[in-house]
Amino acid sequence: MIQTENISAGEKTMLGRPTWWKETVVYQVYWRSFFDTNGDGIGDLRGVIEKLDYIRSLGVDFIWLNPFNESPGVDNGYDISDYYAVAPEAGTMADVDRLIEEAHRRGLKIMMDIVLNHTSDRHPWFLASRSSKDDPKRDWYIWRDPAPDGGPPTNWRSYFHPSCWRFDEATGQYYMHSFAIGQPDLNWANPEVRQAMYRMLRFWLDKGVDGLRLDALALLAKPETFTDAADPYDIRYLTHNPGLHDYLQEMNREVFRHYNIMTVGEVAFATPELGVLFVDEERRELNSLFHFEVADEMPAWDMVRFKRIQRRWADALRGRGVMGQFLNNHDHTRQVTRYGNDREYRVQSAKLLATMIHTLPGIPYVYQGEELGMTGVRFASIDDYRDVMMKSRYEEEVGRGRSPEEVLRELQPLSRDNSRTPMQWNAGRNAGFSAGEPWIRPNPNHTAINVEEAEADPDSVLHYYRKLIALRKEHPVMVYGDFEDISGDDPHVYAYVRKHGDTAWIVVLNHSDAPGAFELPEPYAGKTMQLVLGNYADADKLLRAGKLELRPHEARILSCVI
Ligand code: TEU
Ligand code: CA
Repeated sequence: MIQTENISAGEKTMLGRPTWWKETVVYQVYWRSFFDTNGDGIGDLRGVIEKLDYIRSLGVDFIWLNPFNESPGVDNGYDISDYYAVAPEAGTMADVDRLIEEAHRRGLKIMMDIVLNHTSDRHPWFLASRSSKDDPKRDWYIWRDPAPDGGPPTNWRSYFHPSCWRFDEATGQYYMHSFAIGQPDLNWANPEVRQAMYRMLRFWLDKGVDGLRLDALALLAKPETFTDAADPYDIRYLTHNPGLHDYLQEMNREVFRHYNIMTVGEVAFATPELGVLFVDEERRELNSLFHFEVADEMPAWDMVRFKRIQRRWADALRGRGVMGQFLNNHDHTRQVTRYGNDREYRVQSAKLLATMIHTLPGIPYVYQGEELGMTGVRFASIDDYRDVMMKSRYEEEVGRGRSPEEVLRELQPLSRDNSRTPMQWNAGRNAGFSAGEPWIRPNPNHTAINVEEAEADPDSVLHYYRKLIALRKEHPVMVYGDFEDISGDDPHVYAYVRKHGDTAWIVVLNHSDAPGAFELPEPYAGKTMQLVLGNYADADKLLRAGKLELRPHEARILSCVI
């Protein structure tokens, strides 16, 4: 862990008081696409165990595993039918226990992905709830009468479908599903539901799980009144409703504070003003959050907008709370394809984006394969896609009479399957992911982009990630340093300072296919600079005081004493 000798006890830093979980780097394992050990074409927990040494070699501290509970798999495991059972395709409870043990033996921690907002429609709770209006579990979900015309109670959309309401013949009412039809929303206003969830959380934490990633958290509390939205497409009405923070404070009292864990909330539509309510240490709700001002709201790279987002969040959270830093995950297209250059500058671009995410204030997340510079994918046919969100949007649009080819082309760039193709281990069959028929096709570029190649190439993206992650263990400035943007609204060059004690790190990034330049402002211009890390081999030769010439997608971390 970090050398904290020059951080005095109780000192407030950019990230508040120094604590172990603020110093971690998280590696996300979408186990279904990671490594298949039994040839059924689906990655599994034993596959994660087999690759623990690889994960450890990256220098990360935490493994976030996407949900592995029993599930019919409508939404790749986010539709859970038994919170206490392990999905057979993932493995067994014994595999989970061994994974936790083997991870701990290597100094790695395990973060579970917890789905609190909804269950599967096959969960026994929902089967009971839908069985009759008088069932004791009726009120565990959100049921409403049809509108006077027999249609859905409101015009609200779901994330995946044109309506969040599904009519249920048996009792003549509609149930609410914010996501797929097979994912009915729980009624968090019911204290029995909340207690059932707290029990489930304790069960997993008592097993030795070290962290929780809390899914779709902003949706737990439902709107106060069930009336039509002015614009049903603007689904913010599903989120941040009254009562949400009461639930989170109760959850903290009942569960979180009794364990030495790290929590991170997936908080859709969080602005800095809303976000601080979740993570302000004094409020005792969550340790940290993901906001989606980038991933959900910035379809293509926009440097000026990105800088503004980072400044606003840094100002809102300074000394009060912590956020996760990421540009991609299992729901969002791979960063080098979506936000960088995945062609002639793929390697430099992947390294630049990594440099940025690991030096901005917050906890960096690495999504499996990102450390290779893995790219997005374009399958020729809708039949090659697996994602429920993409498929239902495709049906909706084609159902409107639009051309299937056009709809496919429109949905491809942001399809969630871009990031769900198998991890690329080698150039061989199925990228070395599986000896069987993979559940989703591998990206054809695995012949060039894969772990084996990257291990052999000293300039690979992989080796760069190792250096970057190792830096965090030695330099408190990288974690706790204050943050100041010194590049204004330059549309290509991003430059900022992290400052801690008498150390200043200056990060300069030229996010562009063209060369660029950056002039260091006072008081840095005249200082002697050391190169901490750069993504071009001879960056130190170009280290002139005052002005930095930058090559396409060049990233440099400089250090000086102030
Ligand atoms: O995602 C929530 C979600 O709404 C995302 O689709 C959205 O793009 C964003 O990242 C948050 O605003 C979570 C899971 O990550 C996703 O895989 C599930 O499908 C979904 O919840 C339902 O459980
Ligand atoms: Ca398998």
